[in-house]
Amino acid sequence: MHTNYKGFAITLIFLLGLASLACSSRKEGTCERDSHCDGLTVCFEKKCLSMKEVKAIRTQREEDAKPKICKDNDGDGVKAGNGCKKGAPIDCDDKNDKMAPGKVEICDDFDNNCDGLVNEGLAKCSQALFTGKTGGKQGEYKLNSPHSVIVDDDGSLLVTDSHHLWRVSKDGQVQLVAGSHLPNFADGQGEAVRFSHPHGIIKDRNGDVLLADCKNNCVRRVTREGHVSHVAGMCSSKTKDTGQFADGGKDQARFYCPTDLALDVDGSIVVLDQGNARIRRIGLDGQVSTIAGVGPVHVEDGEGQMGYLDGPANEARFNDPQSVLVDSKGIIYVSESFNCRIRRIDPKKGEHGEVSTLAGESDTLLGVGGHKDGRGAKAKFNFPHGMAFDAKGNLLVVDTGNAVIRRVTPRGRVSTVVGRPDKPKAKEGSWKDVQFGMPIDVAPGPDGSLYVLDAGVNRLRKIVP
Ligand SMILES: [Ca+2]
Ligand SMILES: [Ca+2]
Ligand SMILES: [Ca+2]
Repeated sequence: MHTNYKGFAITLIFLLGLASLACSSRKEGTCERDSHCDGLTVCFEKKCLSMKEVKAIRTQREEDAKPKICKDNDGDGVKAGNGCKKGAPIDCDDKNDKMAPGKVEICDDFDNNCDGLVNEGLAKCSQALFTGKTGGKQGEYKLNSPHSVIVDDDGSLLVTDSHHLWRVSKDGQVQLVAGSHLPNFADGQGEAVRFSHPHGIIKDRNGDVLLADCKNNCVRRVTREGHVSHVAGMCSSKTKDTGQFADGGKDQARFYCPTDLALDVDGSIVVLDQGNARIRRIGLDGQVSTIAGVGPVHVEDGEGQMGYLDGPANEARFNDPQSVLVDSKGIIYVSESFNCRIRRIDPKKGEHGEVSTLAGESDTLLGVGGHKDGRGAKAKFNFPHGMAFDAKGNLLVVDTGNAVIRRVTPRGRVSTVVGRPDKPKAKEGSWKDVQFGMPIDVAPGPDGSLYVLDAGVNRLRKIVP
């Protein structure tokens, strides 16, 4: 019995040995099935490869199996296709005879010379500086749902999109200042920072960037070194924390989706508190107060529309305000999308300050505007958004619904600067021909160029004088 058991054990050890010998006969680094790989890779033709590598091999094989062609389909003198000689010039768009390597760049909607840039180096023409596609000078970065643009002292641009703050050089090189593609709240540095739909940006007196972090319901500071911290409001992206209104110290104050900021003459910060339909102020002592607006109107069934009312600032009403500016005399300008108007606040007039309408007219109940140049209430806008001052102190207003940029003088005379209200479709070209998809913000450059953020096509566009 004892001997028999021993014999059985020896046989078993022998068999196990054989089995292990069979396993080790598989060459180092090869596989027979997926279980031989580490779980992150699969067994493809005896090698453990990632799915990405397998896909690349298959795509290459499909490509190799295709018949080799090299043709000039559009007849512009340059061929394209998988059969063209290596090193030969290839047409970057063989369906368009306006584009081919060696062509001269002209002011149109195309990259005529196939260098990856549209209208580079051309005067009186528009260019795309930062777009929703990777490549070229902007590298691996993509612009996604842009909100705001300003020009910095050195001529570079600061841009907010979905959840990032970017810096774009004059010639289109893109750098991430802070943020990620993920919305949330986190202070800190660079990629570790989280914003949630950051909108308006300004530079304060210290040269720091201040940013209205709309869905985090607070105002944030970004230093030159890219460090992000809290300025005022309770930063939180949680639903239960939103929709609040409170004046007070920087930690007690509450905002509801602030979308724009402006630096006042005394260095205090004017905040456009969109969700509360109010204009607020962060004083030099950090105290938050309300400049104008009473917020949502209470009606029998709850909250009503926010309304339109001029008069004393503590009684005035705004409806979906978007953007704010302060001029050198401390006069505050507000663009309102639902009221289709530009409002003017004189904080020193009367006991509480006074709100009036600078330009625009609409059926406030329906929020329906139009496109009409003229003065004051004779002019019409359609969902105006971003604003900036031009070199002469006029307001440049992005008339989003009309897909144009308007100019409004301090006395309320409105004209159309660039864009085609009848053609809301993005197209590069001369000042006369350029068209926008859904422009959202504007900033004039020191050389007279105009930077326009086009949310319709995820493009930062530069219109060169
Ligand atoms: Ca071509
Ligand atoms: Ca061109
Ligand atoms: Ca080009």
